[in-house]
Amino acid sequence: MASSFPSVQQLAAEARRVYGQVFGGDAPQVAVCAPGRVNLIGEHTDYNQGFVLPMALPLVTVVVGSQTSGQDVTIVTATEEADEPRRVDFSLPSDGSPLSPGLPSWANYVKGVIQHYRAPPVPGFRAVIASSVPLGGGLSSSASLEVAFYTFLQQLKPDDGDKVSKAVACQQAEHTHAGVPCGIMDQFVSVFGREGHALLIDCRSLEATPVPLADPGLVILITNSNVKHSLTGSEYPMRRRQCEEAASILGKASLRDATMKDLEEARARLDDVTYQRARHVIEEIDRTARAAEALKRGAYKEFGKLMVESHNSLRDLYEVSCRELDELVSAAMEVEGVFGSRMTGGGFGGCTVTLLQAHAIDRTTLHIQERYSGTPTFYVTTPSEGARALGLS
Ligand code: GAF
Repeated sequence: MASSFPSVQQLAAEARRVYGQVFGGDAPQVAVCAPGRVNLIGEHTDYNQGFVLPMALPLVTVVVGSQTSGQDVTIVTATEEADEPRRVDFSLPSDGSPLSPGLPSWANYVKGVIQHYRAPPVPGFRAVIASSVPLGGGLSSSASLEVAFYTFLQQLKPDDGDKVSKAVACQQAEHTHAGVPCGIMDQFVSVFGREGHALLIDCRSLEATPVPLADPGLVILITNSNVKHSLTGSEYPMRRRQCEEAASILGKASLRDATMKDLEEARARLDDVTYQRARHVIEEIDRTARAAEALKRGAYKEFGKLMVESHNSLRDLYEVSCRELDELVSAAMEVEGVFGSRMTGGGFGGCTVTLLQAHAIDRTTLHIQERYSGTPTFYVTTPSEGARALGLS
């Protein structure tokens, strides 16, 4: 059975309730939200300037709040954060000096966004966060928080940038304040997400092509493995470095510019691991472009085959999958009516994404539940809107 999750309106109501409780009955002036994402294909290609094909989710982070007269900031999260205080208070430096990261760790995303906001100085404010994006589940809870906060600040004091610069500022926040050298995919799709569409994003030109994905006969199932291996912190930057090294050995600005022919010609100058990493990226960029074409034609079988190829490559060449994700993918692929399945996001735990015929949903979740050695959580999702301001009814 798929889990139900609160609607944007329910989350906003909860955030407003907590705001009133914490701030002595006051009502917030502003409410905004920004979605998490699931990536359908194109993994670990964004920081190689390649293609990705994510969609924004109906799972969102909501921020409600008001500007205050001074330099003080108070933020409360209505969502359970693992072993961390739910409230943070700090002052905005009047000389524009950087806000250092610290504890609670969830507040670092907000501090990073304040730091990179394109219309400094940011005024003081009070805010409450409520989110339905599972934390650390590979569905971009952090990007949705960054983009939601940027959108919140835009309501208090408009910035001078366009939507691309907003996504880039949120990506910088993650680099400087969370210490993750991520690509642009998560923040980009959280800003630009479009209802009923996946986005084919060219991470070199930062242009996005919406690909329709609203077939009532089709279901996009997300399965959370509910495991998160602690490897991500060190392995992600290592993968990024390996790709940069491979590109430099090939004499290319990035692996986006390399072909398999280039890679084979340079084979003798690459160690086995660097070769495998580069091969995954070069083939995955090509796979993603082909997958987007297949989706446009409604060729779901073809798309599903590419999803499985992507998973196998992430498992064998890029080595970012894990036993639990492999189990979930194998189980899903045993069910009739399933087109394809793969791990999604950075890896080492988190979620899989599965494309299937709508009538096969019950038997698919049942089968996965029977076969998976852990306890999965299921979300049936549809492509949704990007970040936006909400009415305060
Ligand atoms: C994480 C990163 F934040 C993204 O930029 C991307 O690299 C992804 O892992 C892997 O495709 O979500």
